[in-house]
Amino acid sequence: MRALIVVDVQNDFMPGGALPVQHGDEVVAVANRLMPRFDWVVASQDWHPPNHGSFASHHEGRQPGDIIQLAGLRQVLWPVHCVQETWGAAFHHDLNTQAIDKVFPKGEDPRIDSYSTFFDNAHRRSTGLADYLRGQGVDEVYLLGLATDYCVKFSVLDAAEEGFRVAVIEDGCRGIDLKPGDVNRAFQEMREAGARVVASDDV
Ligand code: VGL
Ligand code: ZN
Repeated sequence: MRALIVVDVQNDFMPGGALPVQHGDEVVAVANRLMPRFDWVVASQDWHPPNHGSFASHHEGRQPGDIIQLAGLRQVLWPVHCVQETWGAAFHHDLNTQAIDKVFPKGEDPRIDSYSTFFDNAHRRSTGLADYLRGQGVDEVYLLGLATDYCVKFSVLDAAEEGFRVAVIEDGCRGIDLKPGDVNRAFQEMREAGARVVASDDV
C-alpha cells in the first residue's frame, strides 16, 4: 500500500505568511489532484507554542536566518510562525482536508525544533507516523509540500531510514533557498538517501 505525506501546507508558509516560501501556494493544487490516487493520505502541521526556541524574537539581538545552538543542536532562527491555533498554523483553505486520514503535529516542544514529520531534530521523540503507516500496511510513501530544503528533506531522509520506499514529488514542493542552491542540494541529498525524485504526472 502507498501513502501520500503532505508536508506543512500551512498559511504561514504561503506568500503573505510569516515565513513565506516563494510560490508555496502552487503545491496545493498538486496535493489535491494526487490525493485520490493513494490508499492513505496523511499531513504534517508545524505546530509551535508561542515561546518556541526557533523564533528569532526570543533571542536578544538575533535576526531570522541567524544560527544558534539550541539545547546543543544547530538551529536556524525563524520569524514567529505556525503558532498553535492561529490562522498562520492552519492549512491553506483550498487544501482538501477531507481527504486527509490523519494529521501529525510537530514542533510542540519549545526547546527543540522538528523539521521531519517523523522525529524531532535530535531524533529523540517520534511523532508516531512511522508506526501508523506500518500499521496500515504502507510500504511506499510519496512526499510533497513545504519547504523542500527543510521539512520535506528531513521527512524524506527519515522515511528512507525507517525502511519505506520513498519518492519525493518535485513539482509538488517549493523551497526556501536561504542559501542559493539549498533546494538543489536538498534534492541531491534525498537522491543519495535512496529516494526517487518524480513528477506529479508520473505518480
Ligand atoms: C519549516 C522552517 C521552520 C518547514 C518549518 O516547514 O520547512 N521550515 N519551520
Ligand atoms: Zn517551524
